[in-house]
Amino acid sequence: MPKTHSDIGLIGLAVMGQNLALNIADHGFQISVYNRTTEKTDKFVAENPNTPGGLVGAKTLQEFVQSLSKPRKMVILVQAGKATDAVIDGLVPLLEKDDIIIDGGNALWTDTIRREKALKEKGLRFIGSGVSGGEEGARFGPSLMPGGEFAAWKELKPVWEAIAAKVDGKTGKPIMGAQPGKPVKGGVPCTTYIGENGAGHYVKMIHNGIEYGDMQMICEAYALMGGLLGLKPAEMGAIFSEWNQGALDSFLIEITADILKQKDPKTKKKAFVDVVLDTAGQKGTGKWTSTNALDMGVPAPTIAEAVFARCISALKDERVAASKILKGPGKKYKGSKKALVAAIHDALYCSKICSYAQGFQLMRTAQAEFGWKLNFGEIAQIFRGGCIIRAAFLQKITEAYARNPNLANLLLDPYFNKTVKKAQENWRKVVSLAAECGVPAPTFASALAYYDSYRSARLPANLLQAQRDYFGAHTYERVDQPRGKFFHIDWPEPSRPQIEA
Ligand code: 2AM
Repeated sequence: MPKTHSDIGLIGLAVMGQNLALNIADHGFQISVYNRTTEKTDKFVAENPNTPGGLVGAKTLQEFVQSLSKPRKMVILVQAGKATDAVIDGLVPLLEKDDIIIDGGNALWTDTIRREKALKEKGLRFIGSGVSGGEEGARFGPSLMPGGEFAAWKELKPVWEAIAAKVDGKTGKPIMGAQPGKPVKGGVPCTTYIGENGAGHYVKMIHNGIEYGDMQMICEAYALMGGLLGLKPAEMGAIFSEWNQGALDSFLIEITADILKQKDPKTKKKAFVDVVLDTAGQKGTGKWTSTNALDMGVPAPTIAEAVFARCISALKDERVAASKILKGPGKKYKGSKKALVAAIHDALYCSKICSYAQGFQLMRTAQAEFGWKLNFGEIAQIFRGGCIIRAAFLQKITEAYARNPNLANLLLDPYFNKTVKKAQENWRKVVSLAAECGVPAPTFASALAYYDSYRSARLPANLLQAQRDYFGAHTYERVDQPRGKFFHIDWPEPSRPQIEA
C-alpha cells in the first residue's frame, strides 16, 4: 500500500533524474516524480512498478507538491540556469514555510547563493547539492555535496546518506555491486554537509576542475608513451592496469586501461582509441573553475592548462594545416623503455599532486571569500566513492588534513613533500624529454612550473614590479624595508606612450 504522502519528490525526468529517483526508491523511500512533459512521467512510472519505496507520478506541479509529506523535500534535476529558475518560480506559490527545494543540477555556485537568499526571504529553504558520478553514479551511488542551511540538511540527510556511494570504512575503497532494487549494504556514505548556501555547488565545480586536470594528465602519459616509446594502445593498456594497482589506483586510470585495450567495433582490427577523432568537448565546469581562479587571484595553472588543452584539441582543421608547416625537433628517445615508463608514472603522480594542491587552494580561498567553513579532509573523503575522480590517493589528502587542518598547501604535507622529493628527478626528466622531442605535455610542464614557483623564496617578480614602476609609476616595495611601504623612482621618460598593466 502506498503511503498517503511521499517522503520526497523529484522534478525533471531526464536520465540523471530518472536514475536518482530509482536510487531513492531502491532505498525504501516513496518518491513523487514530475516532469514538464507528462508522457515521460507516465512512461517512467509504468516501466518501474515494483521499486522497494514506490514511485508516484504527478501530472501537475500542484498535484506533485500536494503529494509530499511536510516539510516538503523536492529535488530539481533540470538543466542548470534558466530551467532551474523556471521550475523554482513555478513551485514557490505552491509551497509552505520551511519546505525544502534541493537543486541537484550542475548550477554555478553564485546562482545557488542567489537562489538560497531569495527563497529564504520567502520562508523557504534551499539546498544546492553537487551530484557527481554521471548516470551510473546517480543510479547506484553518487558522491553528493550539499550546501545550504544546516537544519535543512538534517532533513535531507537520511535520504542523501542512503543513496550516496559507499566506501569501506577501513580501506576507503568504493563498495561496488549495487543492482536495481538491491543497493549495497553498510559502508561509509560519500556525502557530508559542505557549508552554507553555494558551498556544495562550489566544491562540485572544483571536483570537475580537478577531473579536467586528471583526464588531461592521463592523456599526456599516453601521448608520451606513444610519442617517445612508440608503444601500441594495448601495451599501454597493460601499463595502466599495472599502475592501477599502486599509488595511481583510481577510476580514471582503470577506465583508461579498458579503453586502450578496446578494439574498434567497426573494423574489429584497429585499436578503438586510434579511430576516435582527437577533439574533446566540454560543458564548462573546468572553465568556471579557471575563471574563478583568475577572479580570486589563486594560481591554478594546471587546471587551466587542462581546459586549454581541450580548446586546442577543438582546432582540428587548423592543427592539421599547421602540422604541414610548423616543424618540431625531430629528436628521438633512445634510452630504456622500462625506465621511461617508470618516469612517466612519477611525472603523472607529481603533476596530479600539484593539480589537487591547486584545487584545494581554490577552496581554501573561496571559503574566506564566501564565509564558509570547509572541512577539506571530509571533502577528500566524499570524493573516494561515486565520483569520477575517485582514487586511493584521496585517502592521503584526508590524512594530510587530519595531520594539519590548516595546511596552507598540500605540497607542504610531509607525505606529499616526500613523494615529490623522491619522484621529481623522473618528473623533470619527462618534462625535459617532452620538450626536447616535441611532445606536448602542457599539464605536466605547468605542474612542474607551479612546483618550482611555489618553492621559490624569490621569483623574478622584482624585475616585473620594477618595470611597472618604470612605465606606470606603480611603485615598489623594498627587501630592506617593512612590507606595505611603497617607493618610486623618477625614471627617464619612456620612449613609448604610457600603457596601463
Ligand atoms: P522535458 O522532458 O519536458 O523537456 C532535462 O532537460 C530535464 O529538464 C527534462 O526533464 C526537461 O523536461 C526539464 N526541463 C528543461 N527545461 C525546463 C523548464 N523550463 N521547465 C521545466 N522542466 C524543464
